[in-house]
Amino acid sequence: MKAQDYIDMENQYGAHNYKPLDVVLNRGEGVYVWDVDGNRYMDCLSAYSAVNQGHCQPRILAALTEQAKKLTLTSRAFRNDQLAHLYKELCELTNSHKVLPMNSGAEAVETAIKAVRKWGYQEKGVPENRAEIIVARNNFHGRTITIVSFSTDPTSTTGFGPFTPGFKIVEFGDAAALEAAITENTVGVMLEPIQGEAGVVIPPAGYLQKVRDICTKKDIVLVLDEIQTGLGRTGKLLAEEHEAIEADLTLIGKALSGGFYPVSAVLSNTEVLGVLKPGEHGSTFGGNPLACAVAREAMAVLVEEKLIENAAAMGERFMDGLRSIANPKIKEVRGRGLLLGVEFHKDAGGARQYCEKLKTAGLLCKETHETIIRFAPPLVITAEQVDCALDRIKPILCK
Ligand code: IF1
Repeated sequence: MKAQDYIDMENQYGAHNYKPLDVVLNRGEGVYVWDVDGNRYMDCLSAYSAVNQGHCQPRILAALTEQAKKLTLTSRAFRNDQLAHLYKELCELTNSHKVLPMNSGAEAVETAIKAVRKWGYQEKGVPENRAEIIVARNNFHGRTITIVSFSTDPTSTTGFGPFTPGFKIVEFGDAAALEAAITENTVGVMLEPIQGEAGVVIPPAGYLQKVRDICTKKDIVLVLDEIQTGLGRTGKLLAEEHEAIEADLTLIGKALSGGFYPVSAVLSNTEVLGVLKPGEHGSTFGGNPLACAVAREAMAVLVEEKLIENAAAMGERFMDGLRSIANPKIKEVRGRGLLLGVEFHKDAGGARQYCEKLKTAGLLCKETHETIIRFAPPLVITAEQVDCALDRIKPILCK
């Protein structure tokens, strides 16, 4: 089959809820992927930061296949010999007290919302059904009905109502606005430390610290969605470390499995997760032994292969290269670690055309919101590979 045959078949039989670049991939290794015609590309998206450890990372692959031969799924009706280890290792790695494992990122977000609401009723004494959670404008936390209920992106919301109540939206980066939105029924604040989908939006320095202080002062649970920013992507294990704070609940997913399997988790630094009692929450696949074995190895790889440190160093090199591009159409180059964004002015003709040209030059990336290109290669990228990427990017982005 040729590339076009796969595309036609997808178009005929699949829902059209995506508009992918027309590259049909069938192999990956490290920072590279190959298409069905044998062309090699450098992956500068990393499946939206799920393959931080690089494609088909051999250690994680071995953990997956070994565990798959032994035991894959028990359900949580029974225990398995991997879950306890994952709990302990995640708590030690992230300085957390409790873990609740789920599968997709959206499920971790939903879990946090349920736990925070319950905590608000049970521990804070908020009247039944009145709990409020404050979120930020231009947030992205997933696709379920409850999560899109507090999206400010019309594409995510139009046609999908009625929505879940109980959310208040404030400007991202404005701590005073957040404080002003708090009522006696506010139980939580949920933010991305850096807004990914919004276009790698970094809040003003000190913002997260101020939000942390406000939440502590007002007895409100701070939830940080680190599903995209966490696990080394920004040059720290968690992006919260850039402002030396700790969330009460931290959500991780994506790279928790290195891209092999959907694994997510809620990490709790307070007794918030303690409010959940048997039967009140769960999932058939959450915490299954295959997922746990994969996640354990994926975390070991992140730490032992020094990928977090590498993300910091290579991020700086990549950023310097992008900043050296002289093109008046570029409005801003920003980022942290290996989560980088190049924003074009509105009249520059859009970011998609650059992604198409970069694809032809052997580099895969994705535009977000028409004007922004996100560069987020696997954290295993070497200095030579960064330079090679820049050699391809510069001649295309300078025009
Ligand atoms: C898609 C974006 C990235 C996330 C944060 C939760 C989730 C995500 C901060 C939900 C998911 C994804 C989903 C993916 C595209 C992607 C994305 F462009 F939409 F924003 F990464 F940048 N919190 N992000 O970023 O996790 O349920 O998907 O496992 O195609 O929707 P999920």
